[in-house]
Amino acid sequence: PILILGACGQIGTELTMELRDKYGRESVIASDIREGNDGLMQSGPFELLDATNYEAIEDVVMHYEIDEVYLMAAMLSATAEKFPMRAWNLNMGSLFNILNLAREGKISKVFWPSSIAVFGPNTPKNDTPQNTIMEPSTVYGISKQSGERWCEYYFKKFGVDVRSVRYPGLISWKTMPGGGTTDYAVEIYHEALKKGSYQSFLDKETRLPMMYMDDAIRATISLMESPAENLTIRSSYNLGSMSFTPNEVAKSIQKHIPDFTISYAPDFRQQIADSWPSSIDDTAARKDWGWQPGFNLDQTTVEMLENLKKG
Ligand code: VAH
Repeated sequence: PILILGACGQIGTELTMELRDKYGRESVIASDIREGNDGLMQSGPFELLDATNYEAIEDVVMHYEIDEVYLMAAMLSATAEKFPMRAWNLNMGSLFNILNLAREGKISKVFWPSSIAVFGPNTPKNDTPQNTIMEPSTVYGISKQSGERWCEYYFKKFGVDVRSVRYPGLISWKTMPGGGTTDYAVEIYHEALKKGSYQSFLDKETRLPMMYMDDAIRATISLMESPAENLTIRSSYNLGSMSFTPNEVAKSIQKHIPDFTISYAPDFRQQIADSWPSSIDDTAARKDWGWQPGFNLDQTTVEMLENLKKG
């Protein structure tokens, strides 16, 4: 069986539903610090669980005889800047809990998400390489860089089968994101339908690596199902799909809602975004486990508007 921590989050919700479709609803235990939406709660077993509480996680792992854990609980970049110590404790405490359960042989495989936030202001911005300068300037990025180092250490030192991808900004309609810098790319679609206009908290030309959620879920499961011997990266794989600016999203929306207007009022999240790459080189993921992106910006816009319209 599989346990998902942070199952009610933006990625966790969709990952839970997809894994349940694939492996059966009783084989996937969802957990989070609070209950999730009805769709998730009615789709299979759920446990209220604090990802920083080792004993509580161990009890659930033993009770359900869990083999694999997807650790999707974290505090994201914007919120982490407001609560640095809480972010560090949650992001690192939860990772140590899961790595140590694996080290003790209580679980056999771990997925842990990293992020393009591991890169910093002096990282090459275009086609950012798998291995490059990484001096993250955000609490969240520091926790992701440190988490990557620990994942690789537990793999090399204790043979822990932990796998990871550096997610770009993710766009989805099923669950609102929480506290991210890339969340503008989700909010804009909601506002386009509700108000016909959006005030972006990132500047017109802020180009960031982005991905539609269906691609992110497919990548995650594809990596977890790959033979261990194929994997050459045990820190975290670069994962790319598309890169766009708020201006380009607006233009894509205007193909469907001609009167949609966008305005720009950058806030504290602008300097977070400015420290991140514009595009990612994901050659290693394509070579080791056959990664291929699916949705481009216009296809993402169609998916978002169609599904949000259904309400
Ligand atoms: C954030 N959505 O904005 C997350 C992600 C690359 C961005 O890590 O913090």
